[in-house]
Amino acid sequence: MPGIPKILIVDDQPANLLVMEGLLEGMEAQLVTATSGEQALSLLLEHDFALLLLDVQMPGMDGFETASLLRGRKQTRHLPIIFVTAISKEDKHVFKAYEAGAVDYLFKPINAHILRSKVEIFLQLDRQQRLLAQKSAELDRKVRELLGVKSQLEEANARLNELSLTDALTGLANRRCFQETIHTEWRRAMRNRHPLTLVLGDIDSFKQFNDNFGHLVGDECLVRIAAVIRSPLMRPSDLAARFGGEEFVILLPETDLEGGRHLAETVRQEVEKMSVEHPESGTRLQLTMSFGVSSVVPQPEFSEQDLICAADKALYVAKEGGRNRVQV
Ligand code: GH3
Ligand code: MG
Ligand code: MG
Ligand code: MG
Repeated sequence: MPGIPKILIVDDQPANLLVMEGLLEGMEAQLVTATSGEQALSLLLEHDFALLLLDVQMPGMDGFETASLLRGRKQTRHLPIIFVTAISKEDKHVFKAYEAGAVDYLFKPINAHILRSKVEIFLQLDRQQRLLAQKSAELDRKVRELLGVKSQLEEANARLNELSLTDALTGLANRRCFQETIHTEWRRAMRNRHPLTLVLGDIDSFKQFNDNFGHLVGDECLVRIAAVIRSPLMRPSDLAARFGGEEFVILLPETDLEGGRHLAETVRQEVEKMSVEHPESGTRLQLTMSFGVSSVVPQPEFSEQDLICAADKALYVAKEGGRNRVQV
């Protein structure tokens, strides 16, 4: 009967057990009886009890011994024990009972009202303890649930943050990420008096390419070119980003103009090697890119915007000069 508290009554005289059962009749508890300390111990190992009514004088293990053993076991340490005895009302006996771990002491013949009142206190205590245990388990479950939600939110947040800095088509950093990074790298380069180099690349006549091959093939080319741009980057601090539609940018901290020019030239040659097939006619077409490179050891009177403008101007010169080239 789960939910109904159990009371264990122990007395070596079956007649006494019957009397006790009669006295407790109608109370909201399941009564279990035992006729020896030994039997009580084994029952207490198997079941949870709300209260133990324990006779003192018993052959074999007496009530005091039984109580001491129960107090020594982790499982039964907190079980309330009321001694029921006919031996004596002398203080020394009562004291001995408390020493053995009793919470109360009743004398035979037992007064029904007193017995029932005392038992009721412990039944109430048991109900409160069960309620508390239930609430604590519920709280545990809720805490676990909330911790799960928290870690899901943290994951989603990290993912969102990553997405907000990534270009959806090419997977490169987006312009926002580039702006944040160049701002940080500019100040770092100024502090360390190191050069900061920028390569700005733009696909040549891409509008015409789109017109001939279709926008979807154009998109595919952007993805392939992004991979070409990413591949020669060596240092974790190098950043390749999509700057705009068909414009890419590479930020190279602690790299001089010559290093930037060399990298741009590598990318230019790799892009030139790419050939794209028309999805219907099968005609092949080559794509080319033009690059503008700028480099500076940042000074307080300039800003990162000046570095971008310088690369843009160089890119313009590369386009004017006939495209498919690197201008420093
Ligand atoms: P130039 O050599 O002077 O750079 O010529 P261009 O045609 O590349 O330059 P323009 O600025 O006139 O056109 C850029 C074209 O890039 C226009 C647009 O169709 C194409 N473009 C921009 N963004 C995307 C994109 O996300 N996907 C595709 N497929 N094309 C794009
Ligand atoms: Mg007895
Ligand atoms: Mg352009
Ligand atoms: Mg272009």
